[in-house]
Amino acid sequence: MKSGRVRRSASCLLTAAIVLAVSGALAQAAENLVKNGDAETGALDNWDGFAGVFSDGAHGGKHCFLIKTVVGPGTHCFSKELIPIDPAKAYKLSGWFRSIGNAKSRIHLGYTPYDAKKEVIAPWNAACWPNSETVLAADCNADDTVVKIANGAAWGTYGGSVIAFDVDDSGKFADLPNRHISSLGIMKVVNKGQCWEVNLRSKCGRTYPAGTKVREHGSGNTHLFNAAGAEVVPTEWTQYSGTIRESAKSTMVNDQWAPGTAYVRIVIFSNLGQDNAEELQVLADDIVMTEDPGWTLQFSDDFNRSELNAGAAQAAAPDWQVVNGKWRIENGMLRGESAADIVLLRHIPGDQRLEFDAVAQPDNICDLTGILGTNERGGYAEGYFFGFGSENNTSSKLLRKDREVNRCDERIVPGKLHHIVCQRSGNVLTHIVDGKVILTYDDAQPLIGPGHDMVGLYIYGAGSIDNVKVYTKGPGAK
Ligand SMILES: [Ca+2]
Ligand SMILES: [Ca+2]
Repeated sequence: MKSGRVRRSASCLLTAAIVLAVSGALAQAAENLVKNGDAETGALDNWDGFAGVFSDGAHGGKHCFLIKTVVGPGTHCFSKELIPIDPAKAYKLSGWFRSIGNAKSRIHLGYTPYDAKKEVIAPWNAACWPNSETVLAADCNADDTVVKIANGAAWGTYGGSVIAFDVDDSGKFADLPNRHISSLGIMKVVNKGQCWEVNLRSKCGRTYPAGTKVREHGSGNTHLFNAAGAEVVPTEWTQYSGTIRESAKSTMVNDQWAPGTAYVRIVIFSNLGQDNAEELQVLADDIVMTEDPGWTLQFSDDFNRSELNAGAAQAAAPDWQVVNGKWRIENGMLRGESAADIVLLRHIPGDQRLEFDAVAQPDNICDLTGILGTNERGGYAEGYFFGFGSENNTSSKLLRKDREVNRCDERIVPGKLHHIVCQRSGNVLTHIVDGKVILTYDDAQPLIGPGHDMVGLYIYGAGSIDNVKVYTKGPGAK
C-alpha cells in the first residue's frame, strides 16, 4: 500500500501509540505529511493553483491533478496547509508528473519555508552576502534612499537585495530570519573614503541610529526546489524526488532548510520561462513528503501508569534504572528531583535520538536534560550531557564525559512544557529545544559501542518528563 493513500483516524493513531508503547520496538511508519497529495479526495482539497482534478490515467488511484498554463510566466501551485518540520530530521519529497500538452512542460518541485510565526522566509530575510556585516556610518531615516555604512567592500549591487538591520555579527546568525529590512533593491554601492554609500531603489523605510549593525541580504532562492528544478517532464509518468537533511546557517539553497524554518508548504512551478504557454499541460500525482526513514523508533513511554517499577543501580528493573536522586510517576508523567539521574535499561546501538517533553517545577528550576551514549550505571558522566537550563537555569551546555564542549544561554521557561531533542548522528551532536537548534558539537571520537549504547535523563532541581521516544539509525542500529 502506498503511504500516500493512508488516511488515519484519530482512534487508529491512538491504537498505534498504544501498540508502540507496549512493544517498544516497531519500525516508524512513513506517513505522508501532505494532505490529499494523491488527489484521491477527487477534489482540489488542500491545493491552490491546479486547473482541476483529472480522472483518466492517474499515476495511482483514480485521480490526479491537472496543471495548465494559460498565460504569463508559468503556473504556481502550492499546498494550503502549513506542514511543521523538525530541522534535525530528514525529509524526503517526491512527486510524479507527466506532460500531456503539445510540448513538454518544465517542472519545479520543492518547498516554501516559513518561520515559527508562520511568516514566509524570503532571501531578503535569510540569505546573507558573505562577510557583509558592518555598521551604519550615519543615522538612517525612513525617507533616505542613500544609506551610509562603514564598510561596503563585500556588498554587491542587486535588485533583489536589502539592508538588514540589528544583525548578529557573532557568527551565529541568531537574527535570521531577520524581519528588520529595508526596501528591496540595492542599485549602487559607492566607496566614499570615510564611508560607503548604499543607493536603494526607493526610500529605505527604516529608522536606525549610526552604529547599528547591518548586513546585505538577498542572494538566494525564494523556494527550496530540492525535488525538481526546471526538469523537462516526459510524456510517461516520471518521479522526481529529493531529501533535505540539514538547515542552512546563513544561506538559502535548494538542499537545506532556510535558517529558522519551522513550517513548509509544498510548491510546484510549471512551465516557468517557457513561451508556448497555451500548449502546455502537465499531470501531477502522488506528491509525498515523509520523514526520512533513517530514524527508527525503538522505544516510547508515556508514563500513563501508577508505578515506575524502576530499581536502584544494578537491581534488575524493567525499562528504567535509577542511578541517582528520586524518580516517581505523578499525573501520567515521570517526575525527578534532587540531582536525579535515570537510564533506560535497553541497549540502543547506532546513532541515537532521544525526544521528550519536560516541564520544570516552579520553585527549583535546574536541568531538564537528556543523556546519550552512556551505560546502565554511568549516568551522564559516561556519556553526553545535553544540559537544558543547567547551573540554576542560567545556561545550557553540552558535556562529553563530564567535560564541557559547548554552551549557550538558552533557559527553561517556568511552567512551559518544552519539547526537547538530543541527537547524535555520526560525529554530530545536536540539541534542539522547541524546534530550535540551541547547541551542536562535532565529536571526532564519538562515544559509541558497548558502554555507550544507552540513553537517560537528568534533572538537578525538580521537574516532570513525558512522551519519551528513542530512535536509532546508521551502522550498528538494530
Ligand atoms: Ca492519485
Ligand atoms: Ca503521559
